[in-house]
Amino acid sequence: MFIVGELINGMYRNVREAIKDKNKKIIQEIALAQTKAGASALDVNCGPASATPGDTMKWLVESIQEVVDTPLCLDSTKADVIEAGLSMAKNKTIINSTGADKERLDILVPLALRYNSLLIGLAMNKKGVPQDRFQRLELAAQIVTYCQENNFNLSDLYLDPIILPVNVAQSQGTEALEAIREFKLLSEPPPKTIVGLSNVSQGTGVRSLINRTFLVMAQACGLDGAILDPLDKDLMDALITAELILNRQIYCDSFLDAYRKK
Ligand code: THG
Repeated sequence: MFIVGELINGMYRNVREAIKDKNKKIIQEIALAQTKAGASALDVNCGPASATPGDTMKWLVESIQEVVDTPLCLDSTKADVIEAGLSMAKNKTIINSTGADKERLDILVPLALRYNSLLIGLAMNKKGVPQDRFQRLELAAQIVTYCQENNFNLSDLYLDPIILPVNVAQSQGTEALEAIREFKLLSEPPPKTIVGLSNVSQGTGVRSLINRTFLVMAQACGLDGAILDPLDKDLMDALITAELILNRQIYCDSFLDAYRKK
C-alpha cells in the first residue's frame, strides 16, 4: 500500500499555528513521526487560511526536506502553489491533484510531465462531486483518456474516486468502493487508485473506527494508496493485516513488525 501521511495540512490547528509562527520544528517533528510510522510520502497542504500559499508551500517543502527525504505529495487546488512546491522539491513528487476538466488537465498534466511527477486525478469536475459510481467512472475515464492522448504514463497516475463523509453522504460509501473496482477496468495495465481516507469520518464521533473499517473494505476492492494518519496505530495494524489476508504480503509470525521495518 502506498501510504501518504496526511498530517501536514493547515486544516490541523497545530500546523496552522506553526505556519503562522514560522515554527519549522513542529513541521519537522510531524514529518519525522509520519515517516517513522511507515509513510511512503507526505501530503503537504497549506490549508484554506494561508494568505500567501505559494510562499507557505515553499517554506513547508524546505522545512520538511531538512529532516527527511520522503517524497512529497503537493496538495493544493491552485496550480501555482503546486508549482511553487515542485520548484523546491529534491525528490520525485506527487501532484495532488487534477480534476477531469480539460482546463485543469491542460495545466496539470504538462506540469507533471515537466517535473517527472506522479499525478492524482480526482473523479470530479467543476460541476462538483460525483453522485454515484457511474459518474465517478465517467470522470475517471476522461482523465485516463487525456493522459493516454498526451503521453502521460498511466503508471504515474493515481485515480481518486472522492470519499465523502458517511454522516452526510451515507450512500456514497459503496459507490466509491465500487468505483475503485471499476477504475481497474479502464486500462491495461490498470490505473492505480488512491483515497483521502479521513474524509469518510469527518464530523463523526468514532473517527478511527470508521477510517479503518472503510480502509479495509477499500483494500478488498483493490485500493493501491491512501492519504491517512499513519500515527493511528489501530488503523495501520488493520491496513497491514488486510494486506496479509489479501495475500499482498507474506505471512510470518511477527508480520506487523516485519511490515513496519520494510
Ligand atoms: N483526496 C486527495 N487529497 C486530499 C483529500 C482527498 N487531501 C486532503 C484530504 N482529502 C485528505 N486529508 C485530510 C486531512 C485532515 C482531515 C481530513 C482529510 C481531517 N481534519 C480534521 C477535521 O477536519 O476534522 C482537522 C481538525 C483537527 O483535528 O484539528 O479530518 O480526498 N487526493
